[in-house]
Amino acid sequence: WEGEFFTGIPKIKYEGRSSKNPLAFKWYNAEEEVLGKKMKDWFRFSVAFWHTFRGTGGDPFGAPTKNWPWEDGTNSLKMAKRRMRANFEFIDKLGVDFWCFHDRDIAPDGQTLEEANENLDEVVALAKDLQSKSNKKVLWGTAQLFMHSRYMHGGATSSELQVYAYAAAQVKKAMEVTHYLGGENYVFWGGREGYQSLLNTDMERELNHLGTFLHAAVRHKKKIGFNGTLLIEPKPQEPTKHQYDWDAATTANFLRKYGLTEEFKLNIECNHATLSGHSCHHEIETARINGMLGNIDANTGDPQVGWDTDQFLIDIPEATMIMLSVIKNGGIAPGGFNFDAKLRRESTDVEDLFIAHIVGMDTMARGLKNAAKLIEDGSLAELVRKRYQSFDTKLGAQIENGEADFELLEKKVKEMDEPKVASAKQELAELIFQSAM
Ligand code: XYL
Repeated sequence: WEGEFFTGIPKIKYEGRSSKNPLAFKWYNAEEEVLGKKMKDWFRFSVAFWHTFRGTGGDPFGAPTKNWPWEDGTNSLKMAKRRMRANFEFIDKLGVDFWCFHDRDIAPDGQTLEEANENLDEVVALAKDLQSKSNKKVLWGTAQLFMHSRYMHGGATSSELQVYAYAAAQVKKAMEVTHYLGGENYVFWGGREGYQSLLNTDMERELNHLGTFLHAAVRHKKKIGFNGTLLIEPKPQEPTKHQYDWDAATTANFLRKYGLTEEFKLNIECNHATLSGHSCHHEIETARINGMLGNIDANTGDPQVGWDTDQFLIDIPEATMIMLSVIKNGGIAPGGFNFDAKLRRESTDVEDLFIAHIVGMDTMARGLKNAAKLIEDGSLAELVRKRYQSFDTKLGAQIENGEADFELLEKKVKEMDEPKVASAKQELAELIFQSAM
């Protein structure tokens, strides 16, 4: 395959709100400044190699539906390199600076670890070359520890020692190639780190193993001089019945128990938030207030479907809430927004790959602009400030500093009248929020 992959598709430009061109941005304007920072720096958008270049449209009931013209139906090294060139043309035309990968998406596995590593090295050498010519970067790399049958009981939490060792060797290599490619983060998503039944599971031992595994990863990171952030991606279940990194709060607690809070942040995925019974905003806020917001996997689920549909996020209010938290966090660099999202099985045109990312990027840009409006207007923050103003007093300060014991508070109650309890003003908050859309 020589030359262009996406023939007929130009570099995607910002044409503004009135444009009717599906292959143009209406809201995302990379260089435009919002609250003192360029849009591209707020987002640091990234394309997920696995969905965009390895997504086949296959589902548990049906065969693949995508017949991309550059695919030859094999998983050969030659094909892997061709896909990598397609990836760089894609991110260049889309105007995105970053990409993300699993080791096994970008290069074929091998009969042995050595063979798999050699395959990976060959593709990574090409990626390095393409990166240097295009100024594109790796947002994060990761090891795929869930597809191969050896990982059926997990990787770091497998009941089999040999599998734990294999997972360690695979992560070692994936960290090394991420570092070699100048990756800014490294992600752990424990797809099979969990259990199907507690009756046959020693949960305490499995979690201890996960703790030692992650400590070993930190030591290896330091040994090779990799300065990227290590990230854990919470997800409650699927494929396991119960995944150990259930949600942000569970994962934060795990990191505290095992003394890993200094070394890890969280990669929050919106669809995983829904699966754990939370909103994406809740998960991002939980990560933020724990000082652990590291990256966002920008996608969404379907409100009527209970699995990880990995759709492109098009809900503008949701994007606004996400951006309110991201702005409060001062941005998420060196993390970014990775489109861990795929086309619907029925979307089969090459241009659909572009349109999907364009609508995802425009949605986030609208969220950013709305959030900036809300922050500049200040009435929402004022409503929240007022709600807690009874604590902006001498006694409030004593309580918040931990100086007010129960005897003091009992004494104060006796001196005070029945508490005056103000309205929460939720509808007013919603009205203010909605007026920014
Ligand atoms: C699947 C997960 C993965 C991670 C990377 O639910 O989102 O795609 O992002 O392993």
